[in-house]
Parts: sequence; C-alpha cells; structure tokens
Amino acid sequence: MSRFALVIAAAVIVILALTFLLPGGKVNVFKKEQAGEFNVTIFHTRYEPNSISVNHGELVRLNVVTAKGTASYMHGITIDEYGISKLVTSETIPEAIEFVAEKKGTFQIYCGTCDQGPFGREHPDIRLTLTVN
Ligand SMILES: [Cu+2]
Repeated sequence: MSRFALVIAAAVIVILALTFLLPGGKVNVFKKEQAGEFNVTIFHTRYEPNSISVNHGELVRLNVVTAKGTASYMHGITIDEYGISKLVTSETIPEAIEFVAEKKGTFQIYCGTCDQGPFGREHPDIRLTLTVN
C-alpha cells in the first residue's frame, strides 16, 4: 500500500471516529444519568411519574419497576407509535426500555396487559404521557 493510500485511510478513520463518537454523532452511546433517562414505577392505577418530556432525536431510557406487591399482575409499558410493548415483572430490578425519540408529538404510554384484560384500556386508567419536543 502506498504512503498516499495510508494517509487517506487514516483520514477516513479519523473522520468516522469524529462522526460517530462525538456528541451529536449518529451512534449515541447511552451515558448514565443522561437527560433522557427516567425511573418509572407502575402501580395498579397509575405510572409514577405520569408524564415525561424528551427532545426529538434523544436516546430515551425508561428504567421501569412494578410497585411492591404487583409483580404477578404483569403490568407493562406499551407505546404503539414506537412499536414497544414490554412486561415489567420485577419490583427491584428495573426493566430498561430504550428507544430513540424519532417521532415528535404527544404519545400515550399504557399497559398492554390491562388493555387486553376484562376492563379494557380505560380501566384501570394507567397512563404515562410521553412528549417529544
Ligand atoms: Cu396493567
């Protein structure tokens, strides 16, 4: 390989590294306590917190546990617009739900288990509002 080719290869590697590793690059490695990280607890009738707000394009992580005594109810997190539906069955070890907030708007997060149960989506009225600005 000629010296010129080596220089070009090195330049390409540096450009790729700058593109993907610096903040704002395409690969966003999640850092602990990043702005888009939220601890969520599921109760029979509500999520805590019941609304979260993130920035468009942000990597979001929801660390979700189910409230004490509710693990067997198989509550969960469903976000239709993001194709997410997960059961949360631990009261102590958070289920990490990650996604990139690529769609702007206001979305209703609900419990898919309750939605398909005898009371339907409206009862219990478990809602978490996700706003992507
Ligand atoms: Cu539920």
